[in-house]
Amino acid sequence: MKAVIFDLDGVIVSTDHLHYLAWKKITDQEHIPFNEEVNHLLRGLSREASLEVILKQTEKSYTVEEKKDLIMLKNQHYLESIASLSPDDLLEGIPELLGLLKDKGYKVAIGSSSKNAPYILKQIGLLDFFDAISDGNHIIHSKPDPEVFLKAAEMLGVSPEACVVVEDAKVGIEAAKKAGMKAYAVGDALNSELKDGSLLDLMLIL
Ligand code: B16
Ligand code: MG
Repeated sequence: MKAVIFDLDGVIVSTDHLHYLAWKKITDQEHIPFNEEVNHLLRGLSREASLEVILKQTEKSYTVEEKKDLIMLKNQHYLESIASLSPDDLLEGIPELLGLLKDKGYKVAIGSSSKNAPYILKQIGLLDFFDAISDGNHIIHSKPDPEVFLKAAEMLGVSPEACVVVEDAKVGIEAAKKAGMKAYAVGDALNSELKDGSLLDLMLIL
């Protein structure tokens, strides 16, 4: 193991609820049923894939242009909410874990579906910390496709087999396994049968 690739939303910082609130504004406006349970299904998916999951709850059909407008409006709501993120919003234990990995000489990267990843990293003071940032701006296929993690490995110059992934989304665990990487879970991803262990298991082998 030479490198650890971290998912961003739900692992480094808890923006998942902010995604939920931003989508909720859209679904309320469109009178589409939406709750935390549906929101769990959106973890790790791109904005476009997220909207398709949400629209499964309605009979109403939307044109490509209407979908683009909804996605843009959702992102405006989301950007307003992440404007107040700060280093205080790092999830518990993450600063210590990141410090330990660097001290031990591991490379660290981000592997996130979010196109807002650079902005979020800037807000939480970690934009210059990672050796590579692979995010929604670099990929065509989002999780469960392995592209975002393979891109991170390529950016690091480390073979996929020498990378491990930390994820909160079941689709993220699936993506890591498809990339030939070990996958460690937090939160919702602990329910994935494909995981190699929990974040605690990873910490025990460092
Ligand atoms: P954006 P991650 C993912 O981030 C989120 O889990 C997912 O809910 C979101 O739809 C996706 O980013 C795209 O985000 O709208 O900011 O481009 O968990 O892969 O870090
Ligand atoms: Mg996530």
